[in-house]
Order: sequence, then C-alpha cells, then structure tokens
Amino acid sequence: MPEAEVIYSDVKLARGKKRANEAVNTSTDSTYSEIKISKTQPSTAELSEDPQQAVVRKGSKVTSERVVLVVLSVLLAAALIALCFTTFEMIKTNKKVKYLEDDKMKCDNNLTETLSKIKSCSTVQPTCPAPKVIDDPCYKCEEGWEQHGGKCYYFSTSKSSWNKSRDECRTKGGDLVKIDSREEQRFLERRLRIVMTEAEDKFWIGLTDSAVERTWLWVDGSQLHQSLTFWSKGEPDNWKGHNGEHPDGEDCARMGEQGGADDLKCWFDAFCSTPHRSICEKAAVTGKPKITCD
Ligand SMILES: [Ca+2]
Ligand SMILES: [Ca+2]
Repeated sequence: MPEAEVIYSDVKLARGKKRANEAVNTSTDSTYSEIKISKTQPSTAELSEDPQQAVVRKGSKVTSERVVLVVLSVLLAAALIALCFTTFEMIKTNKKVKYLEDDKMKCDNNLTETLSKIKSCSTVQPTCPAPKVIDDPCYKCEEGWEQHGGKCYYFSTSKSSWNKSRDECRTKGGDLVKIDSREEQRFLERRLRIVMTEAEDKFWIGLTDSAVERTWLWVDGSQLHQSLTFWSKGEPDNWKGHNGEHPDGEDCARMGEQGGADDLKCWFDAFCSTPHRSICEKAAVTGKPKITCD
C-alpha cells in the first residue's frame, strides 16, 4: 500500500505541472492504470496463506452467516406469532365490547318499557252496571304537565331569566328539573327535539355554578355527579361575552339540540340573566285504583 501511495503522489505532481505534451499524459494514464492493478493484486500475506487455512476461514464465515440467518428467522417467526396473538386478542375484545353494547341497549329498552308501564291515569271513568275496582297504579299530572316515570314535567312557553324561571316553577309546586338518570336525560332530550322552535330555543334546567365557579349544583343542593353529565362539546366554557361584559361568566345550565344530540350531550352553560324557556319538574300524584267494567 505505501508503494501505491508514492506512485499516486507522482501522478498528482505530473498533473500539477500541466504539461501540454500528449505523450506525458499518456504516460500519466498508464501510471494510474498501474496503480489500479497494484491495488487489485493480492497482498503478500494472502499469497503466502496456506490454501487449507483459506478454506477453513471461508467455511467459518459461511457458518457465522448461517447462524445470523437462523437467529433472524427465529426472531421473525416470534414476531409473527406475537402479531397473530395480538390480532386474535383484539378480535376477542372487539366481540366482547359489541356484546356489552348490545346488552346495554337491551337494558335501556327494558327500562324505557318499564317506565312506559307507569301509566297516566285515565281521565274517563267507565260507567257500567257493575264496575270493578282493580289495583292498577297510575300517575297523574295537572293539565299542561307531562307524566314520565312517576314525575311530571312542564315545558314553559314564555322566556325568563334562570332565577325568575325557578320562581315560576316553585309557584307551580315544583322546581327546575333535576336530571337523575340517563333515561331521564334521554326522555327530555327527545322531547325537546319536538318542543324547540329553533336551534337557540333551549331550556333552563335546575343546574348552576353561581355559588362557586365550576362547582355545579342541582337546585336541591346536591352536587352534579360526574357519570351523569351531558355537557355539549366544549361546554361548560364560562364565556364572559365578546367584550368581557359578563365578568362572572356563564353560571346557569340550559339544554336542547333541535336536530338531536350526539350521545345525549346537549347541556350548555349560559348567562343566568338571559331569558330562556325552562323545564319544571314535580312528583306525579298516585291516581285512584282503576275502575273497569269486565
Ligand atoms: Ca360558570
Ligand atoms: Ca357556555
């Protein structure tokens, strides 16, 4: 190798002098060609090596390559097995999730069916020669109120502030609605789709954080349960108005989504002073035993 470097150094010197002579150039090229040959020539050590040793070296190289290949194959096989196992587990989990979702839907339907059996009392009493009185519990609500699950609901037609709406509900013997279950939220959400006249025609519910910001309390003083919150996306945001004209932010909750809410989520915090319609609630009265003619 040092010999090759010496020759290359000579070549550079010849080019540096920029000889115009063609013969010299030819000579330089032939020298470079010689360098290449000298590089490809086997080293003295290689030439002097015993052919048997060379075969052993070549053999060990092939063996180590095989070992690497086997290890890689084993790793690849292990990765494939792990992938298959994970996929299988994922399919199993997805099936379980679907089964649980179906189960939940069945439970919801059963609950709705059970609640629908809580009938409103018939306003018409049959007249017949020998009426029979049967013990069939029913619930009744005053005129203008709707019965559902043993409760009466009043959807106001006029708009008032949250406080004034609450006063109006109390005057009627109830209070702003407190939502105690997902089923109740479902009933109200579906009912409001029909009652609302426009997208902004939302209804006050009995929920406020006016006492302590971000501590939402129902009108009966109970704290909002995390598992029973139905805030719309991005709510509650305690908005303070375009120019901060409401420094206290939004402290009262209203609900409703005319086109239907995603996963029943249709609560919004709003300025308590803004006039809105509202939902009042009170317990239904157990009606008289049913009278039949059978
Ligand atoms: Ca607030
Ligand atoms: Ca808001």
